[in-house]
Amino acid sequence: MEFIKVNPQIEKHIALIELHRPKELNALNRQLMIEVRDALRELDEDDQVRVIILTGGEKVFAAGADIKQMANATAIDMYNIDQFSTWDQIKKTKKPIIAAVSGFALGGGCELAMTCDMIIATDTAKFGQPEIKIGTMPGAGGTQRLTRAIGKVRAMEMVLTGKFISAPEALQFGLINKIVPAALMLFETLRFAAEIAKLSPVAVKLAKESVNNAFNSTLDEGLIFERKNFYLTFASEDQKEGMAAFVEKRNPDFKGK
Ligand code: DAK
Repeated sequence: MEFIKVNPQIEKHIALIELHRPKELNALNRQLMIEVRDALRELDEDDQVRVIILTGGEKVFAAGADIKQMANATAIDMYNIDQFSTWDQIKKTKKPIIAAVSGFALGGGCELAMTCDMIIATDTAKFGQPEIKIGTMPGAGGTQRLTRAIGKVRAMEMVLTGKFISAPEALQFGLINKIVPAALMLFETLRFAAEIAKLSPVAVKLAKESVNNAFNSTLDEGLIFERKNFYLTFASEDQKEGMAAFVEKRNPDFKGK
């Protein structure tokens, strides 16, 4: 791995991926995105991992796709390289991914954070889709995920002007889960992740799948999908353990089975 650092067990059941291309402000070149995809695939298959944190640097989460790498590309180059298949793989990760964002999350950086399931940001975080300022537009979900997260008029303003929003605005608009002090970002994100890591990994994955399905279905279809996943949790040992522990007034010991 050249542009990311991976710790599969930063804490019990929690893995950390750190974008590490500091000179270029973590600009997401093709190689970096392939590394992120491969790391996520591996961590998704690792039984010891239940929650994944994706973070960047203190000053920049990621300043977007690598402008220098794509500046002279033709549409057919882009089509042939098909970088979207890399991004699509990230979306397929079954385990929850928490983006821990400090500093700039711009363009593809903001899109990458939004591809994750939850976002924790420091008070220095700034989110933006500035592609319009360089003659293009968001291409990795910016017009879709941002609109779903913060609503049409705010998304329009960000996408059409390239204006950044601060962490408090992002919190108020519903883009992020919480703001933490910059110095405590990892500590607070680990605490947040640990709350999920102690739960049934089977139920967590099925629940994540169901929430995501809400974006792709009608309410009735979504409710049927949810119901099936709900039934499926009853096929797990974890559900038996969770309910037995409740009745016996003890902490559950979930095994992910
Ligand atoms: N790409 C390449 N290099 C970048 C970069 C980027 N996005 N952002 C910064 N750098 C480089 C700078 O060129 C500079 O390099 P040197 O000149 O030192 O060689 C170095 O990082 C430091 O940057 P600055 O000197 O600009 O640093 P400042 O602190 O003054 O400013 C900044 C920080 C983040 C405000 C500024 O760097 C900035 O505005 N950066 C560009 C932000 C931006 O426009 N982002 C959107 C890019 S377009 C796709 C998926 C996704 C996308 C496209 C396709 N597919 C799946 C096909 C997404 C597109 C985008 O994100």
